Amino acid sequence: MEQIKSPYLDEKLLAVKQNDFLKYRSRDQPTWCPGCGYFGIADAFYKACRNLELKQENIAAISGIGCSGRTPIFINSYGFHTLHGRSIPVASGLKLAREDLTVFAFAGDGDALGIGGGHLPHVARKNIDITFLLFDNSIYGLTKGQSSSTTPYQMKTSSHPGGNPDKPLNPIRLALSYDASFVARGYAGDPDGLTKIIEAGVKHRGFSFIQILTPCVTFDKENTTWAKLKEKVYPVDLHEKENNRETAMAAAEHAHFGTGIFFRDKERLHYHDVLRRLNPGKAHHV
Ligand SMILES: Cc1ncc(C[n+]2csc(CCOP(=O)(O)OP(=O)(O)O)c2C)c(N)n1
Ligand code: SF4
Repeated sequence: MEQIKSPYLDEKLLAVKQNDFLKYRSRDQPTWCPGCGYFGIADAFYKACRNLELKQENIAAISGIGCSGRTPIFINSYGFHTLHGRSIPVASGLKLAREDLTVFAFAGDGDALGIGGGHLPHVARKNIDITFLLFDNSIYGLTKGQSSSTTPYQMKTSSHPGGNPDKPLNPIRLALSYDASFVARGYAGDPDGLTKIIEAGVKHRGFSFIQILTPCVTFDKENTTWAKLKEKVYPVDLHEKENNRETAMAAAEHAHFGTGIFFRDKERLHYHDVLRRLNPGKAHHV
């Protein structure tokens, strides 16, 4: 069949390619289950990169293991699919060596708060300038539905068929108590709202902690479902003037489904700046 030549269409196609967020998508087809919330997270991520006009060669996307761990494969940038629970230390090390890069760390709730839970306090107290996305579906997705650190109390899972006996962690309160300088919660079903939160996280000079509520449509048919999340999620509007850790802590205690920025400390120095102050004139990446 003869191909129709159209300079108009070529020009439009070029404009779409140059301006649209699809350039941040890799050619690999996502392997996530149809309907998984992670598609919404990836969508928000691509749009945030586009709005921030990040250059692909300056983005580093670091993940641990899990369905969430596959995310860098679907991003057209540099990336590292590292060990279970280790996205934060790898991302921190990279940022220390290459301050010029925009470094993201991704992790599931099992990855971030279970096996990798020991890394969170240290990146927060050091205030290393990376953006951390916690894909929180309250379950281990990749390994078929075991209880995680955020699984609701008494929920029946493949590891606890009689009901989860453990109290879930509250990720926002955890990040606040570890002294994170930017703490927010987004929702996979609201990619536009999540895009704005990711953008704010990247712009923040220091460690940005973003919990994202998202369903595992395959291994949780009852608790954290699209229908329930849609019903429960609402925006929290913490006024900038009341932007202190205590207010955020109190808000986070009961607002388990509130989305928005809970806390942001714009004054605090991030790790590189602290090193520069302590050692003026010296190389600052060690
Ligand atoms: C050291 C180690 N322990 C256990 C596992 C098995 N494992 C792989 S992914 C995973 C949990 C995944 O759950 P989560 O982090 O919540 O991510 P999701 O799959 O839901 O995105 C586990 C236990 C592993 N790969 N490595
Ligand atoms: S198992 Fe769950 S978290 Fe993993 S891709 Fe499927 S729906 Fe998503």
